Amino acid sequence: MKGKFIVIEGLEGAGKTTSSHTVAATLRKHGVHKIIYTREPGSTPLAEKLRQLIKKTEVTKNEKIIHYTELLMLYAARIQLIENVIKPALTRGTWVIGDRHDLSSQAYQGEGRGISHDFIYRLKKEVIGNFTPDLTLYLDITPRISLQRIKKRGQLDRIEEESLHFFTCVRNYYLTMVKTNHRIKKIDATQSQNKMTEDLHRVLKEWLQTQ
Ligand code: Z5A
Repeated sequence: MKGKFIVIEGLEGAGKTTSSHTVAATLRKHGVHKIIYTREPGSTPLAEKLRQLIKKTEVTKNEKIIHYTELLMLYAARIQLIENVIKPALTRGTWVIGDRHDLSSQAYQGEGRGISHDFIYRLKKEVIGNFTPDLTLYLDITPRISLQRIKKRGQLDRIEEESLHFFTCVRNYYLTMVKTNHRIKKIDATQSQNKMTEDLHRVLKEWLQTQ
């Protein structure tokens, strides 16, 4: 049997990393033992290099990164990951838990940076075709809470330095997509980690019953 691709999305500090372990634990309880984790951009040698270029300010401190350049690097990283890691894993029957995927580009580069959604959609179709996650868990927090949590970690990266308005646009896009796409489930990530874990268990259990 083929594996499934479950993606976790949300603003920074929403708890995606922490939640990926909760998702894996729930899957194991339901008999799924072959699991790998991915993160985007990243999770292949080339995609990790692109990740550094996208995130690190010092690499490009004297050169502005054009929004299209950022978008194209993200899709370059994504297709490397899909073809070299995710698709082979799914074919072997391994489940993949992804920390971010295509929805991030639609939210950050589309809604945040203002690149047309039509252009992103055409790029996506051309590069990754119809490949899509089986389930997306969107962890919802407000931009204020997100910024509070990431500031506690110290220096902000290039994207984290964006304004509250930028992250509000990103969040609003996620919330719109939750309403229109039944494969995206929203989890309240402002609650305690214990409560979030309970919600993740419940949503996953319900979804697994439909598979
Ligand atoms: N990006 C993009 O623009 N377009 C794209 O297509 C893609 C990505 C794929 C990836 O950076 C950046 O790339 C991201 C979007 C952009 N940039 N921004 N800004 P990343 O991978 O470094 O960042 P991230 O994906 O947002 O992950 P993160 O910052 O590490 O956040 P997280 O994984 O969601 O959170 P966490 O590490 O699990 O938790 C963060 C902290 O919050 C930690 O101290 C926890 O203990 C705390 N936490 C978590 N949950 C709770 C609750 N419930 N209560 C209290 N405290 C909590």
